[in-house]
Amino acid sequence: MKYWKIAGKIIVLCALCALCAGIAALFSCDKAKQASNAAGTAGAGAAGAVAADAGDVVIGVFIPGVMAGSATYEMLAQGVERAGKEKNVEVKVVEAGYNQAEWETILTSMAASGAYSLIVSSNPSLPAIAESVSAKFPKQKFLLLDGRLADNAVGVAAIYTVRYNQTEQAYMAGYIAALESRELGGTKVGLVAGQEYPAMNEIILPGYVHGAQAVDPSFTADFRVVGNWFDAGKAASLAQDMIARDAKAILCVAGGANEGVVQAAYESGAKVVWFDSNGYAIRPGTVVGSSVIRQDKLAYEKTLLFLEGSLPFGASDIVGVAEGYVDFIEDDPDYKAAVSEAVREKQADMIARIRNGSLVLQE
Ligand code: RBF
Repeated sequence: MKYWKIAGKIIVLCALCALCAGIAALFSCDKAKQASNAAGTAGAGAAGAVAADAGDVVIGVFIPGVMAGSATYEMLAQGVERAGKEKNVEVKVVEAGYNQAEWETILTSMAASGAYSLIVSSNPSLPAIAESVSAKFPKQKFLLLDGRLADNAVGVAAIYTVRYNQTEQAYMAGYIAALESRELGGTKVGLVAGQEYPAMNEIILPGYVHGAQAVDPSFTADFRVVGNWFDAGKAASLAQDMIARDAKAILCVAGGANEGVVQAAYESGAKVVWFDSNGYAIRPGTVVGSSVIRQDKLAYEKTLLFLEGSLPFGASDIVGVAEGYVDFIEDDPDYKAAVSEAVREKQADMIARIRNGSLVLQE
């Protein structure tokens, strides 16, 4: 009898202990979550808070398309991953695919999961989509490159945007395209775009034409649209037609479809100007210009800022040649081999004028 009494007491005691341990565990879990939320939500909180809970912070990279063939997206993922590695933070890349009608649903489910302290993306159409997601999930933070919110946007408190001075980027492309087209007897420059969008129609195309006409005011641009970011066959047939109509140098801004432009130019002795990344090695002798953005550097630096708690959500920035995020690659041996010294000198003079501020190209 006495034995059963003692055994009973021990069981009650054990149950009590288990209960206490459970409560303590719950409490500490909750605390850890709160700390990681603070790190994420705010990107705020002290840098130390993030570092201490780095294991709980996950950054999501939303690719509006696919990475293969689109340097702008490859650089985005590389930059975020580099920052994640350095700070011991997990980075998950989600490729949303080419069906743009699905992007908002996919982004919404990422935000709804509550799994990401920060969602990083890049594309001029993303700010508006993130704004709509942000209205439903206001705690979700967004870092968006290559885009900006409309001036009257609401719900911007959780969104930071930074875009490039693409007037400069496109002007430098137009300048080399006109110099090269002229050398081949052309009277036009060409531009093949994946699709039409405001940044293309209002910034990239006008900047490109401006650059070409600075070389020769009589130059015009033959502007063609593939209709998607992957159909290289369609891009090739557009390029063939453009070359036949005297656009002997073509800028391609069409993602995976760019390779069709390069192939068509190669086959008919015309030239290609590459956008976003260094493209000389893609087809040495055919690619004669690389007007680039330092998207990997920008993604890395801004992700680090977030992890250190100082990304200024609610703000938007623009960076260009002066800040070191827009550039034209002149020191590549393939550029030197493909382009005559006289043309390279003219291009270098123009770039020097942008750098020293005597040529100002604002949007
Ligand atoms: N650029 C790419 O290289 N690949 C893409 O798949 C791609 N998709 C885009 C989709 C939309 C809706 C928009 C507005 C732009 C897209 N871009 C894409 C263009 C990209 O954001 C940027 O303007 C160019 O890379 C020039 O810097």
